[in-house]
This record gives sequence, C-alpha cells and structure tokens, in this order.
Amino acid sequence: MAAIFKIFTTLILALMLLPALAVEEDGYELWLRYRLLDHTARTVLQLQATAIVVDGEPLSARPSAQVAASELQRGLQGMLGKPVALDSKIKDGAVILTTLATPSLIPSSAELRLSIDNLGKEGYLLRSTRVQGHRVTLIAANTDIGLLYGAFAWLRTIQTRSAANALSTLDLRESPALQLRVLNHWDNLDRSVERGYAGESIWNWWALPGIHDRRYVDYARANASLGINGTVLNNVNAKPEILTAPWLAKVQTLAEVLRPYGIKVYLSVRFSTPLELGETRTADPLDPAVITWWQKKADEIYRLIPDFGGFLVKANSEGQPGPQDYQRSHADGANMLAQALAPHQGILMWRAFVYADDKPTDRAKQAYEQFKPLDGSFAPNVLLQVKNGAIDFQPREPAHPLFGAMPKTPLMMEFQITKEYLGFATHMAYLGSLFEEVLQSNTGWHSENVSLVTIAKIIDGSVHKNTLTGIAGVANIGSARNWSGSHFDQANWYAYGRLAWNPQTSARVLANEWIAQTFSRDPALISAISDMMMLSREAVVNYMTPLGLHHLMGTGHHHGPAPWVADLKRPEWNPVYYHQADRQGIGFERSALGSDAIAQYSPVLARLYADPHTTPEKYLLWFHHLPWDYLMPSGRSLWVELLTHYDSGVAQAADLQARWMRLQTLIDARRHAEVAELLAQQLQEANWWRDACIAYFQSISGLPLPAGTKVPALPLDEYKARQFPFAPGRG
Ligand code: GCW
Repeated sequence: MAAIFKIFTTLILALMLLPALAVEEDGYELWLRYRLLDHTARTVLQLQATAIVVDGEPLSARPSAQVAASELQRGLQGMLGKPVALDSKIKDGAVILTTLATPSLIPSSAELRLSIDNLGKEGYLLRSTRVQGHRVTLIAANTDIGLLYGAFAWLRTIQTRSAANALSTLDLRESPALQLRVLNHWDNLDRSVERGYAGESIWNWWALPGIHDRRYVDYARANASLGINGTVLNNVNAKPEILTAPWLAKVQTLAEVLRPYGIKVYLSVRFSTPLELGETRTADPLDPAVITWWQKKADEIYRLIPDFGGFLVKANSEGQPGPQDYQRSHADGANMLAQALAPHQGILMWRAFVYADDKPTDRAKQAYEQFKPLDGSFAPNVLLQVKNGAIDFQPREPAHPLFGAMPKTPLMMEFQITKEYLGFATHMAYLGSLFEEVLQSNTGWHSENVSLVTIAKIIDGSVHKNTLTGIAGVANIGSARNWSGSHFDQANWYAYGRLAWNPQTSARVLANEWIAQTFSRDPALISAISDMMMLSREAVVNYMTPLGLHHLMGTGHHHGPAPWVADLKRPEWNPVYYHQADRQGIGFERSALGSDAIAQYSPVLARLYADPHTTPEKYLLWFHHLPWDYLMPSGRSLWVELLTHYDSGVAQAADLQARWMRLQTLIDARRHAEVAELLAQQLQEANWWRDACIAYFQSISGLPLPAGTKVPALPLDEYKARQFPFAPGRG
C-alpha cells in the first residue's frame, strides 16, 4: 500500500513538474534561476511585489543600488512571469530599498523603529511594515552594498520558502560575521588554472582590458548573492608580470566590473617581483630600495584602483621565493608589504602554508614551528592565512594547531573549494560538511570571551578580540558552462560563500537552500538530494583515506590512488611517508612516541590525541602507528576495519548513484543525465581506490582477506603502472 502511494505521489509530482522539466538546463544560471513559481506562490508574491521603489538619491549615481534594483526586477520577472516596474510612489505591496541616508519617501528610521546602525556597512534588514498607510516590504541598510545583499536575501527567501505567505510578516536582520570573505583563484596568466577542473580561467587575460566577457557580471552577481566581497584574481604561485603596467590595466578593468557588486580585487604577488623585473638588485625586505619599490608599486595600483583590496603572498613554500632567502623572518617580509599597503587601507594576507625542503621534521608540524614564535610581531593590516588542516586540503584532517595558538595575530581560514584531493569535478563530495566539521571543531582552548572555543569563534574574532577577520576559499570556478565542472560542485561554492557570511550555519540547511534554488522547491526532492549530499563527503573519505590516512594520491596530479610511491626526492612527497605502513602496522605516530605533533594542540586535545583509545576513530592513523591486529571499538582488528571502510565507501558511492537514478522523473533531463554520468564514473573510481589500496596494503601486511571480502579486480602491478601525464589542473 505504502509503495503504491509512493509511486502515485511521485507520478503526480512528475506531472506537476513536467513543464519545468522540459526546459533544458545547462547549469549556467547557478542558484539564481528565478523560475516561475507555482500558482499559489505566485498569487502570494504578486501581493507583496507590486512595485520596486528606491528611496533617496537617483539611481544613476548609485551603481550598487542600481544592480540591486535590477536584480529584483530580474528575479520577479522570472518568478512571476511578468515585469514589475520601478516606481517613485509608495503603494500597497511595494518593495522599498532604502539606506535611510537621504530619505525622501520614507519616514526616519527612528519613526519606523528600525535601528539599523548596528548593521554595519554590509548588513541589511528585511521588514514587512506600513509606510504612509501602505503595506510594504522594506529592504533597509546603511549602504547600497547592504541593499544589494538585502535584495539577494529577499529573493532567496522567496525561492527557498515553501510557505510563501510568510513574506508578509518578514523580519530578518543580518550582518556578516567576517570582514574579508574572499575567493582565491589559482588562475595563471596563460589562462590555465592550477588545480582547476572547470575548464580555463574565467579571466580572459589576453582579451582584457579592451574586451569584457559578459560572464564577469554573472560571476559578480553570483558572488554578491552569497556575500563574497573580495577576489584574489591570480595564482598564489604568482608571476612578476602581474604587477607590470599592461597587466594592472587588465586588473583595473576587472575591478571596475566587480565594484558595483561589492567585490574588491586583490592580487597574489611574488616576493621577488622587483628583483625579477630587474628593477632592484635584491628582494631583501629590509633593503631600502626594495621597500621603496613596493611603496611606489602600491601607490601606482591605488591610483588605478582606489579600493584595491591588497596582496596575498605564498613565500618560502614549495620553492617560492621569500624573506628567508635573505635570512629574514616571515614577519619581516609580511610587514614590509603591509606597510606599503597601509596608507591606502590595503590588507596583506600572508600564507602559513610552508614546509621546508631540507627539514626532516614532520611536515604537519612545520607551519606551527615557524609561525607560533612570530605571534604579535605582524603589522596591524596583516592576516595570516592558515589552511584548515596542517597537511594539505585532504578529504579529512584534524584542524590546524595554529588555530588558537596565536592570540595576538588574526588568523584567516583557507578552505579549498576546488576538489584537488576529493576526486576533482568528477566525484560528488559536498564540502559543506567538511567546512562545518572544521568550523565547529572544538580547539580545547579556554577563553573568557566565549564558552566554547571553536575554530569559527577564533576566525570571527570573538575569542581573541581581533579587529581584522577573514576567510578564503580556493575557487572551483572556470570557463565551463556550468562554472564548476559539475552541477554539484556549484553547491561547494555556494556553501563556502554562505558560511563566510555566517560560519555558524549548518551544512544541511545550506544544502537545502541550494537545492531549492538550483533544482526545485519540492520538499521531498529537497530532502532526497540533501541526504545524498550529506553522505557524499564521508563516502569519499571512506574509499580514499579512511581512519585518518592521508595524502595517498597520485604524484603531482593527485588523481587516483598511489599509496606505494616511495621514490621521490623529498620524503614528504611520497605517500609512504604519510601512511608509514610496514609488516607490523600502519599510521603516522604523532604522539610523544613519534613526531610529537600533538604537543602543538591545546592540552585538552593533546591529552585526547595521545592515546589511541581516546583519539577519535576518524583521526586514528593520523596520530598513531598501530599494529594491524589492534583491536578497534567495533571488535574488529584494524586490518579488517580498514577493509570495512573501503567497502562501505564503495557501497556509499553505489548508493549515491542508485538514489540519483530514482530521481530521474523529477529532474530536468540534461542535468540528470550529466550528474548520472559522473556518478557512474565516481563508482568506478571508488572501486579503483578500494582495490588498489587493499592490494597494496595487503602486500605490506601480508594478511589474508577475510572470507566474503572481494578480491581486488587486478593485480597490484597493474594499478601501479597507471600513468596520467595529461591529468588536468597542474597549472
Ligand atoms: O595542495 C598544494 C597544491 C599546489 C598548491 C599548494 C598551495 C598553489 O598541490 O598546487 O599551489 O597546495 O596551497 O600553495
């Protein structure tokens, strides 16, 4: 009976959705599709959106208010199926944009009891109220950028709410928890993208500055809809040429396109730029000629781009030049650049992702060892950008020990949205869950200011009362028609942006929001897809790097498994360095018995991680080298537990595919088929990961596979022989 009912409701739903399903969707519109609402929702919305009124100065002098109004018009046209005009008179159902700065139509904010002062420069308020006796929706803010964010929030409310009538009792007030919410593009000047899996760079550098791709505007709209307010245009492995006049002209053009959307541009700079351009004889940060060169360069940039954001620097890391080449510290280098930017209110973002070529120390310890002693020695406009984990954007890592360890330095989170280590754009891996896990993780530090010192509370400044705060996400955006290389990877961009605005939001809520705008408002479909998303990242962890294993990916390109690689020049380039498997056991010993990396954590966490029995199972082999017969809480041996994880990863990948196939009648044909293809490929690659890793670890452990365990499809040597010289994303 239940089954018949289910089939029946699915059929009805499919019939209802038929007109929408017939439209071919290619993903270009992202979550800003503004599709026609159903009849009931339309009727409600019509009453709440009879006109758009912009209070205050004329729009012609207000580019951001202008784009806010036109986004409202675009959205309403789509959702209502007819235009809604800009009006200068207030009437019932008007949507009013007001900064209350020079109000002409609206009574003062005091009269309306709005209190918008504490919204800051970027916050907004959405309120159903009465003005001049008319029922209206107010979108109020202190600035036009606040209005733009408010307009997007209102449109999102309509698109995600199934009970649209709540629109008449709106009362929402928001301002961002973090100041700098930036994307880091690892885009090269030749338009290739390091770790990019979505085609070429969206920046058509060659055609700039004369020729603008229309896509820049849609990029800006999408980012502004999330609250992203900065973008670092070029790869952290930067070229000196970016700071030459012809390139700065290109950057200026992009800055002008992005400005109305509240997005500042930043550049990655190469530390040795003046030396390499032949304009100084050294790049020593204490050399007067070098200092002057950077000051003049900053002045030149700000003449072209008065609101330029600042610089991002990768120094003395993976072969990049830096202050240590001159026996200077990271702080010397960062402060010299920060001082050049300071007169213009620019920010210097200095990366903590460093590990030296010549050090035998556990790579996981190196950033902390270099930066912790520098706490308190950075200029006030420096943000230290720290990756979420101490190794490198792995499918799962314990949080970086620097978070909480540098109370006098503002730390900025660096996430990777592009999935370098999580199956590129092929595998479904919703990173909202990863970001949430990191942001909500308890550092174990104590603070008078907050009760629980999570990473989110450190980066938003609540714990150490930092005045400068920020977050960066390595972009997954490219020239691919669907922007991210796959439809579901759009959700990772979305979740990142929304979490940057409010790091306390739950990954599930964001998945639901994204689905409602990207696929459908049908609650059953939303929960079916969000269940898939919520399990997807764990599936990847299970078939790639279960139980705390890490960095087992193929050399260089990071595609597929290669846990056997042992012959590369530097120890930490080799996967065997990370898993340390031998005849006796597996795992990296980071307790006092080994590298003692755990001593870098708070005493609470250090105690927890010291003992394998209290170490969370998901980090077990990150912190401990354990015998293959180590008894797991499940009652299984470590060896069998490992096999079980690989198997469940594959089963989860198969499950994702099966769930998606069941949704076929509910999703537009093109996107359904495109996702289905990827899920089939993912399942194959999950099996490859499982089989190759099991074959390899078995060759090391010498242990038998328990009865019923599938034997790897191929002999180990065949997995070892696979080469991918043309894998994408190497920049
Ligand atoms: O994970 C590694 C990547 C490099 C990247 C580096 C970094 C931009 O493999 O491609 O370089 O991280 O974050 O600097």
